[in-house]
Amino acid sequence: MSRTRISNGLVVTAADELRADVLIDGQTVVALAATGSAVADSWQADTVIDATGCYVIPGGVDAHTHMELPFGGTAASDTFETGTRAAAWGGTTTIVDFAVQPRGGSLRAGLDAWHAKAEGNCAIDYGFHTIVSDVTEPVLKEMDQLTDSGESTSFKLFMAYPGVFYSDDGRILRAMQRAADNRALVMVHAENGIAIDVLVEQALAAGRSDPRYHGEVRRELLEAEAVHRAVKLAQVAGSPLYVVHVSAGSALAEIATARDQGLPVFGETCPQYLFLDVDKLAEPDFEGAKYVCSTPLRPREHQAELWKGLRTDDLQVVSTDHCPFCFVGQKELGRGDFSKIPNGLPGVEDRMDLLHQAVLDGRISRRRWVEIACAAPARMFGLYPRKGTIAPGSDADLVVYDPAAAHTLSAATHHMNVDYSAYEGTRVGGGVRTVLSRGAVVLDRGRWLGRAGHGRFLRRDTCQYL
Ligand code: DUC
Ligand code: ZN
Ligand code: ZN
Ligand code: ZN
Repeated sequence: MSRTRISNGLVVTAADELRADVLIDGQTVVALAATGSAVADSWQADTVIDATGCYVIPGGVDAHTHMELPFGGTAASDTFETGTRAAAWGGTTTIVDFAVQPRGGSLRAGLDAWHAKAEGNCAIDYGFHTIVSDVTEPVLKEMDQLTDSGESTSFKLFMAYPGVFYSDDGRILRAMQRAADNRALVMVHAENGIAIDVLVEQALAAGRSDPRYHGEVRRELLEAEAVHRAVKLAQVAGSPLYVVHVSAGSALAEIATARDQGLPVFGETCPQYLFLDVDKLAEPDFEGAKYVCSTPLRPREHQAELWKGLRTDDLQVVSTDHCPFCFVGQKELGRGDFSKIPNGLPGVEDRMDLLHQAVLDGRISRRRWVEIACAAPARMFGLYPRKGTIAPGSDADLVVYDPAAAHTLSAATHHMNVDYSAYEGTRVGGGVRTVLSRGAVVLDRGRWLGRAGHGRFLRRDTCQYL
């Protein structure tokens, strides 16, 4: 087994910061010791990576991606190959994507289809949540089996998208009751999709077809109302709840209220809601379509609320909801009808840099950066301490991060398979230098050394916050 030593860096985990060397044997971290100590100096290694001036952090865990997701007659433009490679370029070494139950089909059928897309193609390790689009008695039994085997221990239900992914309150309640019994985690896309569809129809009938009306019809009130309802349903069921892609301050307030009552309610937000605002949807020449995602971007004042939620731990996780569609040929499907713009933004490559910028800007601490981007998503979805930290026994998924490697985010230089950047021209103060996935250097100083098929499927424990 080959041994690698990462020397002279500042090791940052969610819990600690220490000047330490890290010893890797094969795929696993085997030891940490103070830099310059007799123990560290006694280590023999085949390879030494000098991390002077850099942070050594656990690889990012992005718990919300949609590679190759079929949506609105097209499909997300990153494959598992291109999307996981881009993730690694951005310092993320684990993704948890979503297998979709075909309507009328089984969860098994959805997982089989997603395994076929991913297997042999991923550059980094990956897991699957399951999107439940049709709650039936056999499907509830499948939830038990999948949770027991660890193949999928989290299940996403939609209060939005009637006719596609949508489940009514009764079906959501049944899934939550099952999760209360089998320890699975129910994830909810909380927007009142029935009401939104009325507003969409009325907007289009009145000739309001531009991308900016996407933001207007998907009202903040209808996000907050759905979060409130999801919390009450979970409370009735006695189940935990994870609210995905929280974008509105009022929706966050519902989560905070539930948590203050001691309920096991968790929240995720995404970089787009922290760094972009609703004005983007009004960009001329249909370019607002680039920023169409659901939940939608909100007015700027919501950002401060979300940052506060991240500091107070009312929000635990930042993942990307990476769901890229090219402007040319894909976003353009919605010219003349905003409701036909495929929903989603690219971001899997940008998350670690953007959140590190928030450290430089004084919004969060370095340890909180590692917590919301690595440790908490790993714990939330049963991957800790294998992923999300640096400790003896953890997978050697590590990033040497240079806090002074300033660069500009741009479609001209990113590795995501999409023809624009949602953060075009954004200056970030730091950058990824070296990335290891299970002990293998996959990226070093701008040189790609990874390979499709290195990434393995991850079976997961249940939520480790419960
Ligand atoms: N929201 C998006 O923006 N894209 C995919 C699905 C979703 O809920
Ligand atoms: Zn969603
Ligand atoms: Zn609180
Ligand atoms: Zn999503």
